[in-house]
Amino acid sequence: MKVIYSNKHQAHQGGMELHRGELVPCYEMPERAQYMLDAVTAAGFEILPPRHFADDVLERVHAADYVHFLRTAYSQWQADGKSGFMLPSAFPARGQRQDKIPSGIHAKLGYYSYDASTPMVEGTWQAVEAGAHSALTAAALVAEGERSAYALCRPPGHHAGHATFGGYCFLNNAALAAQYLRDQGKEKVVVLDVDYHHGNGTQDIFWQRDDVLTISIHGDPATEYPFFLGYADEQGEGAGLGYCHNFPLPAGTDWPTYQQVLLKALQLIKDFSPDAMVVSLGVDTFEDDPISAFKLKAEHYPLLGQHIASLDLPTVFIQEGGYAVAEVGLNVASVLQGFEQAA
Ligand code: OKP
Ligand code: ZN
Repeated sequence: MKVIYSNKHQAHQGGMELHRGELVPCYEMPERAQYMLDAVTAAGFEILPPRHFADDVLERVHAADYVHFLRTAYSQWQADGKSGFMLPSAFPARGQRQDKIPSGIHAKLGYYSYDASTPMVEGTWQAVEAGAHSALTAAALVAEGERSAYALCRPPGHHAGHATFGGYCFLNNAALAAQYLRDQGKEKVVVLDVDYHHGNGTQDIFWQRDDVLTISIHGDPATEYPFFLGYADEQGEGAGLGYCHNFPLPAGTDWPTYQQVLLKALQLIKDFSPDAMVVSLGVDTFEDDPISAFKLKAEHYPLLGQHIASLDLPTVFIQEGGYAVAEVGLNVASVLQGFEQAA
C-alpha cells in the first residue's frame, strides 16, 4: 500500500507537557515519525507526499472558528512578546461560562482545549495541516479505488473534537478521512480505533450520526487518559444512538483478551456493513510503551493487521500514538504487512 508522509511534521516539537501532574519532556516527538518512516521504507512501501486540500475540507469536521484559532494562536502569543512552547493553563469547568469565545490568548487556549499535555510551537500549524492533508490524501487514494493506504500523520488526531484540542491532537485526521470518504460517495464508513487511548475526539465528531460508526478499544478511562470519556455506556445520541461502541479494558490486557474484544468489534462492523473503513492505528498497546499499560508483543501486530484485512473493506490507516520510539516503526510496519499479506 502507499504511504503518505510529509517532513513538515518536524516543525512541531512541543518541548514539555504536563503528564499525570508532572512537567516532563514531550512523549510525542519527531523521532517517532522517523522510526515509522524508516520501517515502512525498509518494508518496501512506496512513500508519497500529501496533496493540497482547500480549507473548507477541514471545516467538514471542525468548527471554522476553531480552525482559525489553531492557525493564528501561536502568532497571538508571539504578539505578547512570548516565545518557546505554549500550553493552556486554565479551563472552564462545571458552573463556568462556555458560551462566549474569549479574545485573549490564554482564555482562548483554555476555551478550545481540555488538558495541558498539548503544547503549540511556531511550526505546529504547519505540521498539523500537513498531517491532515496526508490523511485526506490517503482517503482520496482509497476513494479512487486503492485497496488501502496509510497516512503517517504526526501529531496524532483522534483526541481532537469538533472544536477542541488535547492529548497531543489538533485536527482529527481519522475523522477527516472518514468524512472525505463519505463526501466521495461511500455511504457508510466505520472508524475503528485501536490506539491505547479512547478516541474521544472521533466519538465527539460523529456522536449524533448513523452514517459513521465509531468503535474504540482502549485503556479504562477510570485511570487512563482521556479520563472523562470512553466508558462502555457511551453509545451515541439522537440518530447516532447505537452507532458508537467503546471497549474499555484493564491494565495488563494481553493479546488473548485483546483479540477476543477485537473479534467482537469486527462483528459489529460486519453487522453495520460499511462501504469503507478508517483505522486509527496507535501502537501504544505495546508492552514497553512508556505511558500505557497493555501487554501486546511485537508478534501480535501482524495478527492485528490480518484481522483488520479479514473484513475485506477499502481501508485507510491513520497513524495515532505509540511512544516506545525505537519499536513504534516496526510495530506499525508489522500491522500494515499483516494486512497486505492477508488482503
Ligand atoms: C495520545 B494518543 C494528562 C496526561 C496526558 C496524554 C496522552 C495522549 C495520548 N495528565 N497524556 O492517544 O496516543
Ligand atoms: Zn494513544
